[in-house]
Amino acid sequence: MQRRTFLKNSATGTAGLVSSSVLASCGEMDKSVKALPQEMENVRPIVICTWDFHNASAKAWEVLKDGGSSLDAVEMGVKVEEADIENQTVGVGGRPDRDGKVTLDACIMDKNGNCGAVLCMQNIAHPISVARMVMEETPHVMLAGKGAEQFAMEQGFNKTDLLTEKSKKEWMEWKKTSKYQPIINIENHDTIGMLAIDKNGDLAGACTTSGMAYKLAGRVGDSPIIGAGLFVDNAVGAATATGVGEEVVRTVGSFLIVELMRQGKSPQEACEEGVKRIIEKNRNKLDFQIGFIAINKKGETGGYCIQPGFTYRTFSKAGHVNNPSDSYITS
Ligand code: SD4
Repeated sequence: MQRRTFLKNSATGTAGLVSSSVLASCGEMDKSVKALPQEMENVRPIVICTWDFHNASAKAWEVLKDGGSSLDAVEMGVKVEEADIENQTVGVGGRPDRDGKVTLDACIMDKNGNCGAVLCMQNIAHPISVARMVMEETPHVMLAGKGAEQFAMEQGFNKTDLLTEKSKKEWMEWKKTSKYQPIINIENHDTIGMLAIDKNGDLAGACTTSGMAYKLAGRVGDSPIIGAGLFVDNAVGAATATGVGEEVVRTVGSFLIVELMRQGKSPQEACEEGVKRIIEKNRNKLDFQIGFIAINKKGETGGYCIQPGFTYRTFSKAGHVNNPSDSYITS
């Protein structure tokens, strides 16, 4: 198995991280942030996202390098993919459910642990922005279906037909067999999960998707579920997922990875352990893809997946890189 070095952005281990997270959990978050290790000064700001979404990560970087917040960066970043009609896994142009309806899922989380999500929402092109409004403008965390759509309209979002001719044609072709079979690494661009640290050292994350193509009507995966598709803890780090959401939900994957980092694992080690938990439950049927990415408070990053083919982007002062992820299955 090809191995890359565990600690990507720093040669130092996780001792500093543990002590800052312990301090933070004792209610001394501000002090711990001020006491960030020197190497983080060199890394931040930084953005990391699933797959080779170079336009999205470049957009987020633009926000970060000008001193913008990590929350703005991840929202602006993933919106690029939501708007791209060529991307059939996110936003407009997404593949529909088995009834031909495009239903979108998204969530967002900020440095204070605030979060918002929309589930199974139709007719709105930017679910991530609606999720942010749920977080900022309502006393709730999640809005689903018609209620989410109604809320979005009330907030001034336009009604948009999300089903493109291309996705419609493919769906009609699919209906001839109606076989539900998630495809591993769909065209190498899939759900976008994005994590960022801004110049102040604060973390935020966003995740947005049209979900699994040809799913049952009403199906929701991991992507809008806080703790499963995304989790951010400003004292420790953040993680996000792509792949077959049911499996990520079953292990509460992103929360698990952040907790593993809290215990001292590097982002890379934590992602590997997260994937391992899923593998343990699926020893006899490893025919699906899951990819996790993670970042810790110091700006160290990692990623791991089940099947070969997953990549993730990082953008910092060190450059804009598409990182091939190590995988459990290697051929
Ligand atoms: C879901 N996790 O709805 C999403 C889809 C995805 O690779 O990431 N596909 O289950």
